[in-house]
Amino acid sequence: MPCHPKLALALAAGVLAACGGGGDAPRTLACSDLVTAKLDIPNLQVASAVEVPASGALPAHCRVNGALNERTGIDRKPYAIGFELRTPAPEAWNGKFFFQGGGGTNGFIVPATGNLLNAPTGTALERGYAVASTDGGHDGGQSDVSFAIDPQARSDYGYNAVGQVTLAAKTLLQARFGRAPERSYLLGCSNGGRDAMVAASRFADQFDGFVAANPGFNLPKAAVAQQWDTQQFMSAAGPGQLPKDAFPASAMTLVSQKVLERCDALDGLADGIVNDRARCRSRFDLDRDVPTCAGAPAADCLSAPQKTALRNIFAGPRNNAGDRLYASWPLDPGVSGQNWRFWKLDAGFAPLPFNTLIGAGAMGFIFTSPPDAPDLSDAGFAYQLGFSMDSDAPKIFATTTTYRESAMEFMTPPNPTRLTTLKARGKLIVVHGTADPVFSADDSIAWYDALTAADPAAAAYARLFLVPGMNHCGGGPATDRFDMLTALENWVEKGRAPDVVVATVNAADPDVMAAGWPARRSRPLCAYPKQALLRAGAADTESAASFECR
Ligand SMILES: [Ca+2]
Repeated sequence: MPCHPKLALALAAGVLAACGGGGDAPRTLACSDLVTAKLDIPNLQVASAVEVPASGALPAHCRVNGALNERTGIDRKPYAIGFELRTPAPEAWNGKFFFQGGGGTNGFIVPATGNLLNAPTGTALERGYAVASTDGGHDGGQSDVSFAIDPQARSDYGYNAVGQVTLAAKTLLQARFGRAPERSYLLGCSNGGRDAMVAASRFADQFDGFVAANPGFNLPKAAVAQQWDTQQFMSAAGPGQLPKDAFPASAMTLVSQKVLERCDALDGLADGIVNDRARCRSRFDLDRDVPTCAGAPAADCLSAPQKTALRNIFAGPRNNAGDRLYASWPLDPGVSGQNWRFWKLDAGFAPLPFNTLIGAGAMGFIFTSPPDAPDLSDAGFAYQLGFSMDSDAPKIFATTTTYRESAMEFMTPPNPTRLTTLKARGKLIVVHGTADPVFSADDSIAWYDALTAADPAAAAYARLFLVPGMNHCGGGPATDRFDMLTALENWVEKGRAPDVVVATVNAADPDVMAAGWPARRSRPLCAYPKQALLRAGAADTESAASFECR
């Protein structure tokens, strides 16, 4: 039996195990040998594999950087799917693989340490995981949306980079450790949450579980909503005003206060958190419950144009035929959050890169087919104001002979309510802040309702957790610290389905401090459709233990 490592690596895993120096120990490779190892991965270039000494909380590990599918695009620019893989020392590896979802439009390698989203502490690498990340198939950084001129780069960004890097990473792990990972998970927030939802549909055979946080589920539709929001905000703007001027912090704080007046106590406790989102929807009326200014806008009232704009924004975009083009948005007290304000009122009009995820950059380059490729020198402001809900919004569904996949095809899960492979072998946790200003929690709720309508047994493999007050991936007056990786591990590895996940506050968050909440506040996050209600006779209203999911 040949036991030269380079030859053995080309052979099957069972053969590799037989090459382990005469015993049962599997053949492993030193970190640096991964550069020259002959691996059965087409079009793989491993640029470097280096030992990284322990630093701070991070353990010593091996960092591999490489690329897949180096090629030239139709725009004659070079492309490749860049990736990073960090592996613990063999004796520290927990035997598991963690794919770290991307963010925004990707375009760079995020250090593959395994960001655990809103977990209070730690990274996946610290927990013993091997971790991979990808640039999504282009490397111009967050501010460069020109990659989307190339159709393959669109597909790589939408789904293909995750699929390709997963296979390459697993092969590298086999070479490094002499065995395949026993469990594989994918976690991400925002576009990384979209990565998780797409992978749960396209690549469920490669993973045991997913956490999709604040997912950009129907991201091209959310981008249509962003153009709509810009137009609505500006309809209430005076001369020379931008959206953030037309809606100062006092305006959104007023809305938040009025929502709390009507809805806070519906869940049994006036604590600044609206758990009973469904009843609040019928109880709170923006027109009736927020005073209308007799004259100019002031801190204790909204002008009629401000109210019209907010009503239209929260109802979601529609075309002139009345067709809904995205989802509605919950009117949650978290609309006063700084993160809400940043994304809803600043980001789309800021200098690049912040308008690239959902503003004119993303819509005009990535989500329109063929790409509108607008002038972004004004941060895309003119493009957003001129965007037609009748003739431009349908471009997210369009294809051409060059752009054969529409944005909705390459950005969203192919069959989001028919997850048969996931059902057979994996679990999906979706967690969404109800005051997310980028992707509406109502869109995630609509998906989950449709999933459970299509498969009444869906809670056995997919669960949705709503986080009242939470903005985009965190922030807002909310209990936004929680450990969904542990919840997923318990579900996959121990069969303990998550009914409740306890969440705590980030006491340093300015929105939490402004609300005056104690640092020890904790609350249960309940698997939808249940919600946290105060137990009868509970004494300590700051403790999650005083609530139950009903
Ligand atoms: Ca409450």
